[in-house]
Amino acid sequence: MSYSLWNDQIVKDEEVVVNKEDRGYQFGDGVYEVVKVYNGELFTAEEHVDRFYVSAEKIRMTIPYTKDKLHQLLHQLVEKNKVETGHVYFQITRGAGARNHVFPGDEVKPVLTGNTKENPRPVANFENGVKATFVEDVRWLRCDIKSLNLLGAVLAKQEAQEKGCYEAILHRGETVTEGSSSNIYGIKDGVLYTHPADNFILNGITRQVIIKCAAEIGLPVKEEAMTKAQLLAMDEVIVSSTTSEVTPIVEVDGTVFGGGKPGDWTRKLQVQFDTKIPKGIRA
Ligand code: DCS
Repeated sequence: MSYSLWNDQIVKDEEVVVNKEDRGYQFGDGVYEVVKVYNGELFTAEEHVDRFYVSAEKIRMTIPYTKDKLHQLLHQLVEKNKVETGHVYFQITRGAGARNHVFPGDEVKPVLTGNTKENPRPVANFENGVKATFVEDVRWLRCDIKSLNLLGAVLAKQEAQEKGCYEAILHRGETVTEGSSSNIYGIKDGVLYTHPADNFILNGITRQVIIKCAAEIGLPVKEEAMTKAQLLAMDEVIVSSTTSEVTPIVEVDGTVFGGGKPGDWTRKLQVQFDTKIPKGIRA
């Protein structure tokens, strides 16, 4: 039996009822988060919950629960579902009301749902690296919001998959922004480059951990955008996200990095990242 989060309760999956007039369903009018669980423990939950509230605020939605309450619910859900290593997904929509673009009145309450998934760490990718491909970034201009509107990301990821690639590296004109569901980094002559945390990217929680890890291993970071040509000339390229952690990219559209093997700095970042992971209450 599996349990879901539904507003302020943990219920059996089949008890969750979603209204077809929900604005999440009709407009993608909501925000979400994905939090990794290692050995039964949530990783960087504080940062994810904080970003959830910030995303909601940016779309002028008030989450009707305290952060403490939400933390409590997420922990309960992970416990109930006995998640070992996997993730929690949760989202909130502006609620259900007769379809109208304009915000509904106060009588319409936001709808919070969530679930967990057992999902092993993609260790083969960490070891062997993955391929990526450039895709034009046609998303909106508020990519700093973790919005439920993911059509731009969906189309880019699908294109990448059809080209046999793990991820789409998005670019606006010549400027590389981020991955379709990840952040992108290049390392050149011992400096790590990644797009600044502005409205063109989501400031990944993993990105923030990686920036800390880089400082700890003596790898200088420049939060500067790369052009496509600069990215192709990097010594090492990395993709990161909650589920991808520190994944080396060894090929982009036929350009091979490091002889097709993860580079030394990438390895060091992976090792440093591992030191942050909860060893877990069930380990
Ligand atoms: N950029 C985009 C567009 C993302 O969707 C994500 C995460 C990231 C960057 C990386 O952010 P985190 O490091 O905080 O995960 N996307 C989530 C998703 O949709 N599935 O897994 C992670």
